[in-house]
Amino acid sequence: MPLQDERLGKQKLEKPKPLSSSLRFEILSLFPAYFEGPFSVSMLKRAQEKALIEIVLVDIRDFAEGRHKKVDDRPYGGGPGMVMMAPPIVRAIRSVKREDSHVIYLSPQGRRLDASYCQKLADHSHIVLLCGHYEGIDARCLKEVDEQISIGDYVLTSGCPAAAVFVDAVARFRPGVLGHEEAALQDSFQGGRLEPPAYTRPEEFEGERVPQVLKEGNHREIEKWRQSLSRYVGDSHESKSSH
Ligand code: 21W
Repeated sequence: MPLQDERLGKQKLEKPKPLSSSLRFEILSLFPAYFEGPFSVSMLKRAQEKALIEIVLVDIRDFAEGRHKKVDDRPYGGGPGMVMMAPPIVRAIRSVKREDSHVIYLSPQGRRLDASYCQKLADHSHIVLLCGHYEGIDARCLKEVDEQISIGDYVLTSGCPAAAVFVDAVARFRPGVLGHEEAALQDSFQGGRLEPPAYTRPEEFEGERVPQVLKEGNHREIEKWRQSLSRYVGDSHESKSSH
């Protein structure tokens, strides 16, 4: 399509952009249906509609061979459970790999994901996420992987929930995804911890009234009030029941 090529070429010459306008996530798993919910509602749905991000689901089983499309087998050396076989995984990765791809294996052994690393990862144009199932993947897949990432110190049943969290946490650093541009950075600094309490209608709920200062509309006073409170919520996340 010569017309489109010319337009793209011009854009490159006139205003070189630091980021490509879209980030494509390619999610390789055995259960693509897992993601139908989280990616088809709310912000991530809007972000895809606005072409700010793309999410493509790849079924690793499509790359398995034979009548049974076998994707896992018993571990050499013994032990419980099954290990995902290398050939289907490696074929699946190679089928989506581009020059600009960053390939991540979501693994409990990986580098722990945090807000500043999410922001760095959001600069990529193509992120391939490999989700493990069962007891993990054959080690010979790792030559196709750039890095391993864990989303936290707890054990999941597969890499799929980690991939959903990953896409959500990284996508919100792409311009336009949140709508209000500063919010992603602000949230990172606050770490979701030091935020002042929020209120909306009704004005009174079960005997508790909205603080007067918020209703008076004096923005300096409101800011002072918010700052005074945001310092004192340090342990408000502790459970009220004693575990
Ligand atoms: C859990 C895979 C445990 C493999 C005996 C002893 C991806 C994850 C995952 C899962 C094992 C992430 C074994 C935080 C997570 C993930 C599934 C290892 C092997 N057998 N971030 N050890 N938590 N989890 N079991 O679980 O794939 S990112």
